[in-house]
This record gives sequence, structure tokens and C-alpha cells, in this order.
Amino acid sequence: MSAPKILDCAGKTLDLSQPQVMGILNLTPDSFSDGGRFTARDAAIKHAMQMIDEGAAIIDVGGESTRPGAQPVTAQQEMDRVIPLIETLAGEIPLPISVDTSKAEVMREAVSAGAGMINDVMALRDSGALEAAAEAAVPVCLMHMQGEPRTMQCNPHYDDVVDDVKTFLQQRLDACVASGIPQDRLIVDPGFGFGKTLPHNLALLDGLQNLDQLGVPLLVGISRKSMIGALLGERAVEERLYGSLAAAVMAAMKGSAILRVHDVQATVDALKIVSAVQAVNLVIK
Ligand code: 9MG
Repeated sequence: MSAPKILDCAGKTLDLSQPQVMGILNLTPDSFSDGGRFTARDAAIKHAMQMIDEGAAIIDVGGESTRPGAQPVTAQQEMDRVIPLIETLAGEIPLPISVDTSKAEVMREAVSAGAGMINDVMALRDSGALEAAAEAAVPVCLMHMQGEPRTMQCNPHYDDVVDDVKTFLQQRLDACVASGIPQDRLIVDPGFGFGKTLPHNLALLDGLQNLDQLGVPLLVGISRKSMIGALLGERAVEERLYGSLAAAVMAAMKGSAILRVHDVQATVDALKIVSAVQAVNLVIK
């Protein structure tokens, strides 16, 4: 089965006929990538608008850090951070907004506030999440993670990382469909850096095309991650742009439909090259 090309995100369209950019809007004071610069509402709106101008197709709004070792926050804290912003953005921008959360309560409130996608790093495994996502009737991104953010980097193990991640994602797709979420509303993500060593991450990027067989669009988040820093010799987060672009291009060439990134303009430019080459292939085949 081939993956759907157009997603209806609560009335706003996400066209996946070519690779698209999801711009990251972290509303966490301890975000690893922006040092909490965008916690103030006005700054967050300005940043979202900038990402839209730069060519993002969807904005991912999150209120809980998922970086290794991060401490959990309550649903109320998360909602206080994300709901007012989603409400404002949903009324002002033509693009879909995705909510990055694992909590059923936050999913419900965010979708009522105007979010058109759920991005769940726990792949709807938290209590009540499957039911909340089924009721919300918006697309859902199911991400693979081994363990939980606090401990996930303590000795992760796989027999075969590509096979194991693929099996997990297939099981989560089956669980979703059994709970009433149609497959054409689902997206999968191998979860780079989530319970994975550098060799695991590299093997996953190398074997990414195998996840195509799941028959749903593929989302990839590698932007500024520690695997890029490690490959560049422990490079600081702000100096990982070129490495992140190389990884985004590889992921798109291996079938990724959505790239979740911090540096929207640069990634949009890089993906235009991939799209142009993919369009030639389509004509020739
Ligand atoms: C919230 N978040 C952080 N990293 C991510 C990734 O790689 N994928 C998705 N879907 N969400 C992520």
C-alpha cells in the first residue's frame, strides 16, 4: 500500500507529494535547542511567523522537553504553555499546527484549540492516548522510543535496529487501527536519538527506506541532534546546521515525507533540490 499524499489536518491541508518541513516551536524553558528564547508568547508567535515565511508546511508546538534526562511536567503545566499559543496561531495562520505531546488530556485540549495533528514520541502508549487520538480525528505521528526520556540513553540495545524499530511501528499502527484510527491518518517516525546509540542512529538513517514498506508517510527529526554533534566532533548545538542539512537531504532521498527541523529556510532550500531530482525520476519511470 502506498502512503497517502494529502493529509487533512482539521480542515487545513498538508501536501506530502514532495518532502515538507515541520518547523519546531519549543515552549519549554529548558529546551535544548533554543535555550528557552521563545517561551514568551509574543516571541513564540514571531518565531512561528518567521518559520511560515521561510516555507514551513506545518508548525510543531511542544511544551515538554523530550531531551535525554529531561524531567516530566504535569498536563496542566504543558497545557498552560501550549494551549493559548495554539489558539492564537490556529486563528491566524493557514498552515496546520501539530501538538507535540504524549498526554491524552493535552491532545484533547490542543485539538479543541485548533491543532490539526498530534505528534507523540510515545506512539500513543500513555494511558488514554489511543482513545483521545481516535476521538480527535486528526493525523497522528507515532514515534519509536526505547525506554523513556529520563533513562533512554542508558545502554539501549537492539537485535537489529531497523527491523526492531519497524516491528514496533507496525505494532503501533495495528493498535491504532484496532482502536478506530484509520491508517490513512497515521505517520511513523523512527525516533532518532530516542534510546539509540550513534551506531544505531546511523544504521537507521542508512536503512530508512525499509520503513516505506509500512505504507504510511515517514517523519524524521534529526535537526541539531547529538548524533550530528558527535559526528562533527562534539560540535555545539548552534553549529550543527550543515550536518543537519546533510542528514535531512539523506532522509528525504530515502523517502521521508516530513522533516522536523529548527532551521526552516536552509532545510526548505536543500529539500527543493531533492524534490527537483525526485520529479525527474517520476517523469522518467
Ligand atoms: C518532539 N520531538 C523531538 N524529537 C522528535 C523527533 O525526532 N520526531 C518527532 N516526531 N518528534 C520529536
